[in-house]
Parts: sequence; C-alpha cells; structure tokens
Amino acid sequence: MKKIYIFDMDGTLTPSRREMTPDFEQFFSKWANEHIFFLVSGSNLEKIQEQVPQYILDLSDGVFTCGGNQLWLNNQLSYNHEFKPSEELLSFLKEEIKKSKYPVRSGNHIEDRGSMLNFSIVGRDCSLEERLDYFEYDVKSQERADIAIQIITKWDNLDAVIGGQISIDITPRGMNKSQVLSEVKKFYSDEEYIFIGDRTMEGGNDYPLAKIMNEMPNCSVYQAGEPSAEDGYKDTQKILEELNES
Ligand code: M1P
Repeated sequence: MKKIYIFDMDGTLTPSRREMTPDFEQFFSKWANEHIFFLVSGSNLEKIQEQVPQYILDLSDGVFTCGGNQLWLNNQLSYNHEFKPSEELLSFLKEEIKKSKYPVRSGNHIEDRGSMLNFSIVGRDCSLEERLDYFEYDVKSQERADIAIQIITKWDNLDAVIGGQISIDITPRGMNKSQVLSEVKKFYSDEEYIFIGDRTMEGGNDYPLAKIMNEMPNCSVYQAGEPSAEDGYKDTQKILEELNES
C-alpha cells in the first residue's frame, strides 16, 4: 500500500507570519519530492500562494481550499461548491461585531470566499501585533468558540469552525474538510491515508476530517503541536521523520 498524505497547511506554517521557515522549507521540499501528498486549508488559493512557495504547491497532487469546497489541480479549479450567505446570517455577524468587547476593528470582517464565509471580529486587515493580541484575547475569552456555537445552534444548515488565530470559517453544514478523503480516494483508492493538522480536536477546522479518518481502516491522524502554535511545523517534521522510519 502506498502512503497518501493530507496536510492541513497550518501544520507547516508559522501562524503569525503565515509562512514556511527556511529550515522547514528545505526539509519539506526534499520530502515533497519523494512522497504523494495533498494540501488542505480553510484559506483560498490566493492566500495559500502568499504562504507556500509555488514550487511546493506544484509538487502536491492537489490543493483543497476553502475547507475542501474547492480543489485546485495544476493551478486549475477542478471543482467549487458555491455558498451564498443569507441576509439573516450577515445581520447576525454584523451584530456580533458591534457586541464584542474586543476594542479593535481593522476592517474586512466578513470575507465572502464564494464557497464559505470567513468572519473575524478584529478584522482581516489587522496588523501582526493586533492579530497576536486578538488571538491572546480569544484564548482567554473563548469569544470565537462562543460565536461558533451560537451559529451552529441558530442554523441547523450551517457549520462554524475555528480556523486560525483571528477568524471563524462558516460553510453549509457538512461542507467541511471531511469532504477531502473521498476526493483523495478518487485519485488513490485502497491505500493508506495519513492526515496531519493543528486543529484535529472537536471545534477545530481539522476535526471533521480527523473524525471520519479516526473511524476508518487504513487511516491515521496526527495532531501537530498546539492549535496555531508558532512551532507546530516542528512537530509536523518530527511526525514525517518517524513515519519515514516505520
Ligand atoms: O488555514 C487556517 C485558517 O487561516 C486563516 O485563519 P486566521 O486568519 O484566523 O489565522 C483563515 O484563512 C481561515 O479561513 C483558515 O481556516
């Protein structure tokens, strides 16, 4: 059986600067030349291209974006699941922006990515300092978890999950990263599948895929560091080195 790897991108990047470190890039580019892998992210392709060198993306078999709602093969869109948010949802989110006790609003709070919404109280236009400050605030206040639970409770046709440091990803229910495994199997059926992510626990955006893979034969799931940890990529490297030896 071949080993087919699926990476959540965050396990390969430093979350604050959202990039690969030179050391990790050197390790990963060598590894990527010798293995079969797919990447998956809540982000869209444009953002991923800012974070991961294009030659590494080109070494992958495919890049799933927007939480598995889009697949890119050789930089061409292979599929796209469209999502149009309701006015009621948009009003709810605007109210949450007003209600939050967090003091900074930087702009670009509701980003429509065509197949999902990305929602952020501090706003996607925040500076690096504001990003880190909001992340710290959220860890203490659990603001994002609270908003995500409200969304899931209010709309039984929606999913809301914590993706990175400052935002929540909102999709139609079930249209999350769990879609990725069956898509990967269209390319490689009956193999061994390995998923590595930084948010594989309940409430995280890797959980839906981790959950189904934990219940399936020939599948394994690895948690790379703490969620959004600056050095989670070191865990990814360790996991890959250990798997290479086994
Ligand atoms: O790839 C993980 C997440 O990265 C970003 O999260 P944040 O800006 O909150 O750190 C977003 O692109 C998000 O959609 C994505 O899931």
